Amino acid sequence: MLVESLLYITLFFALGIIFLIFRAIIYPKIRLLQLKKKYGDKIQIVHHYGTGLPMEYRKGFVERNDSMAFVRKMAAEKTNKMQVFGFNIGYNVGLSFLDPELIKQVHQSHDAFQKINISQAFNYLFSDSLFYATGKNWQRQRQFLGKSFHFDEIRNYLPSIKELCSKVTDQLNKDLKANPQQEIQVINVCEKITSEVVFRVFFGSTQENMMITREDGSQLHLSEELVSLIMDSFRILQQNKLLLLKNLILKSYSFKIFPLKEEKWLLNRLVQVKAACEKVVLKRKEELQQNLDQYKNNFLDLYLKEMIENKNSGITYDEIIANFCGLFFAGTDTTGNMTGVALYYLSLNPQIQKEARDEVIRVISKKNQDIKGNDLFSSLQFEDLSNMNLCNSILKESLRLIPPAFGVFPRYVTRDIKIGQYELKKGDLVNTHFIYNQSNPQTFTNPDKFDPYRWMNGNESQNAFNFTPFSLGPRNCIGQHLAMIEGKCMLANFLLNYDILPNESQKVQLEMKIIYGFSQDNLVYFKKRQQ
Ligand SMILES: *[C@@H]1O[C@H](CO)[C@@H](O)[C@H](O)[C@H]1NC(C)=O
Ligand SMILES: *[C@@H]1O[C@H](CO)[C@@H](O)[C@H](O)[C@H]1NC(C)=O
Ligand SMILES: *[C@@H]1O[C@H](CO)[C@@H](O)[C@H](O)[C@H]1NC(C)=O
Ligand SMILES: *[C@@H]1O[C@H](CO)[C@@H](O)[C@H](O)[C@H]1NC(C)=O
Ligand SMILES: *[C@@H]1O[C@H](CO)[C@@H](O)[C@H](O)[C@H]1NC(C)=O
Ligand SMILES: CC(=O)N[C@H]1CO[C@H](CO)[C@@H](O)[C@@H]1O
Repeated sequence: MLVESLLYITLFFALGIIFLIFRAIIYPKIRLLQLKKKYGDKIQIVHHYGTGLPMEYRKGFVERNDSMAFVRKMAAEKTNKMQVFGFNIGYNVGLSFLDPELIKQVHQSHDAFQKINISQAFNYLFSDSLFYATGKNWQRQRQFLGKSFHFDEIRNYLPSIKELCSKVTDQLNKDLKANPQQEIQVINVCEKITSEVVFRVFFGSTQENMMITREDGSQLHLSEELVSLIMDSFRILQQNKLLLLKNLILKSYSFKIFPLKEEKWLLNRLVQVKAACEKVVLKRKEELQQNLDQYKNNFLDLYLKEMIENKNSGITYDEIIANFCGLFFAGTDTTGNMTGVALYYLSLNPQIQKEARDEVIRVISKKNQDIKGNDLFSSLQFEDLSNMNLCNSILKESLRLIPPAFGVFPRYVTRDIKIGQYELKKGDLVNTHFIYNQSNPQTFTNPDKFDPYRWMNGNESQNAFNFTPFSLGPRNCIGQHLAMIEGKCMLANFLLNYDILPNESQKVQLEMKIIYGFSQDNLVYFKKRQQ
């Protein structure tokens, strides 16, 4: 009797384990093979046991110096039939859409998808933000935030952007005087500007005195801590397999149930950052409550005014803080890397660099021939930026070749749905890789060539859906105008001050971290120009 029941228990467990192995490891492969059989030439399969898509990025990076190598390869093979690739992440199966028409449909079907919790820091910081909001809540938030990102509104941010550009230039000049071969880490320099811009746009004040103290006693800016938190939250998942597994199984509850050492470490820092933001928000609310005349034109005041004046606004402190963190994350690294890519290509193309510099000088001095040298940048006006056609095209071409957001993060499908002829089941994943048609020779001739002129002089009339670096549909990037304004302003500033030269001894590697871009930040260096 005893032996028999032991036998049953063992059998039961063995079956359970076999089932788990089947579900977690074999099943995704079978589903993907079925998809291949069903859709034939139109689909390719990207499968890795256990890990999935992140492994393919990693493989491309290690073997080909480019995490997106596999997508570029698909685009280069002139089969003309590919529309989608099937992939797995862990035990989930998903489809990634490549064809612009299908991508459009994905972005029109938001109600059928739910964003995944990308990492714990992401979840903790952004879960109340526009990024994760859905339905009516999303509509309300987007409308509210949209007001401040309106093109006409952005003109008010230009003085700040210019001031910050001049500030980093002063520092660079000092450094270069001491050592002309100085390594400058240009993306980092750009991010000093973009991070402070977000801060000012949001809080109306500088972040200079908003410091965070870490456990080891070291102090750093709130913005640096935010970026490093998000990076660390991904890094610990990559380094600790147990943590990864725990996260895959427990999802957002992993923090709460038997937290590991790394999780506690991360959570402490997250709590600290949120508390620091909250302090600023509450202090400002008090000030405005006492005297609404102190109102200034920035996000925080806009939110708080609405909260004070409209009791049914639905706005919460959590939402305000989450949107600050969200905008900060979305507006700092991306714009910095975009500009870094543009500077890299300019360093390789001295002729285009010269033409761009001439354009900047021509446009600014058009109003007044007497403006020269150091005064050029300070007399840059908002309207000038719209006239810098080549600089604009340089940024667009950089975004085409190396888009920081190469697609969208995977989402869960919440009900069975068809995109084109492709059937997705509830629980599947879906994402897009815009980068596909941006490197497709049938869409862009010589796709690997940096050619900003392809965007100029009426060349631009290509299908708008072939080029969507800011995503598309109602949930596209809310900060796209601001990003382009910042990018052009930084380009103009650097072009006027420096010759941009390539660092021939550095190897060029493209890596997918949270965004996509160069893994090194010393691909160019600057030589001071005599003005
Ligand atoms: C990757 O970069 C290294 C160093 O620059 C180079 O030697 C190697 O050939 C590159 N690999 C490929 C596949 O391009
Ligand atoms: C994108 O590339 C695919 C594959 O070559 C092509 O069939 C499709 O027409 C392109 N999409 C557009 C909108 O041009
Ligand atoms: C992500 O986490 C939040 C809680 O923070 C939860 O409400 C939501 O359902 C989670 N989403 C998914 C797809 O697991
Ligand atoms: C160029 O790249 C090399 C190799 O990584 C690096 O040691 C050097 O500091 C870089 N030079 C500049 C000026 O950035
Ligand atoms: C249009 O694009 C082509 C190819 O990119 C380029 O060579 C040409 O100069 C552009 N035409 C104009 C008028 O700029
Ligand atoms: C892909 C990526 O994130 N690239 C870089 C963007 O810029 C920052 C700031 O220098 C780098 O740390 C990233 O590696």
